[in-house]
Amino acid sequence: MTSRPEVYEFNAAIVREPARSVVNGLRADDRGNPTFDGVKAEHTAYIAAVRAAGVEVTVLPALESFPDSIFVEDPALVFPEGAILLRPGAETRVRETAEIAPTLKAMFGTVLDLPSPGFADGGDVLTAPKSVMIGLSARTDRAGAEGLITSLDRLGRKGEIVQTPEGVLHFKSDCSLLDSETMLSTKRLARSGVFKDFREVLIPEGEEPAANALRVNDVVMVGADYPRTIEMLDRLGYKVVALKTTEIGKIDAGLSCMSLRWHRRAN
Ligand code: CIR
Repeated sequence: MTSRPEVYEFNAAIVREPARSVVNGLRADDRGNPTFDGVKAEHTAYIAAVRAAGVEVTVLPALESFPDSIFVEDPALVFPEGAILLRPGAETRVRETAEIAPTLKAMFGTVLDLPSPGFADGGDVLTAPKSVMIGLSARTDRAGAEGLITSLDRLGRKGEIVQTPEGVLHFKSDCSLLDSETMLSTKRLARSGVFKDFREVLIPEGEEPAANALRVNDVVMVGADYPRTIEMLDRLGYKVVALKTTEIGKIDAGLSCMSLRWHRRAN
């Protein structure tokens, strides 16, 4: 039997080019539209960083009808064992699933549908070594989370339902894995006790969006606007790559949202 790769070991990823309509992306609080050129520059630097970390990146074309479709993490989940097509909880995003499905069907031997009813966004799903954590939120309801547990079970993964803090878009808006034992988290999420099996590294007050960092192989990608978080992770010995997220931040996005990542098995 081959052992599973670490949950942050990836050799394949899918991203999608931003559409011009990305400037109209969903947001909870309006701090002004992002600029298309700004989003595009952040996305280009992100792809370069993921590739530099040793990942083969497939770039899908922009979808003008879907302003948020650059955030490919939300309509699907991917694992070495197969993919799961989700049902995003925002009405304007539901049909993104049908758009990404053909690509996943071409790349994975097993592609499952989230059972009905219910909704689940990939941003609420964190793959940890012992379980796949599913955060209930305004985008992921209990029916969706329970359906997802059934699908995960079919892939040989154990799902666990947890709670996203009130007012936070996605579970992973507030946390990310730094390594197999260590979770980077906001204080408000850690306070719920959800990470009792992990060593916790807490985000400095005022830098909460930095919690959506992204460990890819030997690097941890972190938003460049969060110097105290960067310094803290650097001091802890992580190899930090700072990436600009100012424009995508205006539409409530961070680093994990822009890719689907997995460890593709050798044939
Ligand atoms: C949305 O509200 O759906 C987008 N503007 C942001 C999605 C961010 N995705 C993620 O955290 N996985």
